[in-house]
Amino acid sequence: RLGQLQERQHQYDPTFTDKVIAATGPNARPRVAQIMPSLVRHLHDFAREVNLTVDEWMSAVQLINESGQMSTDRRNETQLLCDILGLETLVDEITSKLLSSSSGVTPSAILGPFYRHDAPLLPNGSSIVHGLTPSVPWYDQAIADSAFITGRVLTPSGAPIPNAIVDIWHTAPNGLYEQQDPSQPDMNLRGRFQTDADGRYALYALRPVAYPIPDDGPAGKFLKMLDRRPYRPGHIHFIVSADGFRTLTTQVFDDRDEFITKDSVFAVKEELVVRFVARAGDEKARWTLEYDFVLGKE
Ligand code: MBD
Ligand code: FE
Repeated sequence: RLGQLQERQHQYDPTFTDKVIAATGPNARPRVAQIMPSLVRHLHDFAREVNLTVDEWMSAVQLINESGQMSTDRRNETQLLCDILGLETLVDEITSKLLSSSSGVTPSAILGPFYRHDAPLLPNGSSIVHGLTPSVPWYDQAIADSAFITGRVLTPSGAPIPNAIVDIWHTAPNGLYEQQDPSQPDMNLRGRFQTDADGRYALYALRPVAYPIPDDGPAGKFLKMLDRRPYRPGHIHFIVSADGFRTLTTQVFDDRDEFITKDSVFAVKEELVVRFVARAGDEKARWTLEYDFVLGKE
């Protein structure tokens, strides 16, 4: 019965939304006074447009409450819900358009919920793969995916930026970040590298695998409700920073898997899709990835 009623057009008091907006006090900060009327208008229009019921609204409140309570492995489920809705990618796009005037700068991509501050500062040429012994279930995959990753950090005119910090993190071949997986050493597959006089960074890591975003909690419920799959294409996260330049948060995407066109959090951009090439004569790595980052001036 509700279903039928929901198809109908109903009349609502046209002054109600204005009344709610007008209730904002004169001491609200200017940005708050600017954005909240818009939020209220869109929320109200949305609820009227779909004839949102009390039960539906309450189950959404419940979902958000559950997201806020998830803290066991430091994951941020509220952020994940936003990611699934494309909101983190959208605000990243908006922010980078507002802040960057120079063209040719490497595009940004979302931070995601698994960044950790204070990854170890490591010498160029060292490895971020730790605790890899033949008893690790994904040992063979890690060997097959072993990769040397290098490149330069550059200004928009192509000059090297020495002493830039390249902060990198990615999942193990089981698709888990170190903090999600008690079997990985602390800070595994994370590191910070400082560029040399040529602006170059270099390290050993792994080709990243496609993996599902955590789907055993609220985000998973949400995806199921939407009849969507939780997968992200294999990706490596970077935060690249240098004095006088705008800090770049981004990801690169391995072109080897099908999810490159089906990212559950909509972060893929063409310029961030990379190809690992076979590497010869290096027993520490089967693959090479060469990738330069271009930072905009601050
Ligand atoms: C991830 O690994 C990620 O990078 C993002 C953006 C969202 C969920 C999981
Ligand atoms: Fe990620």
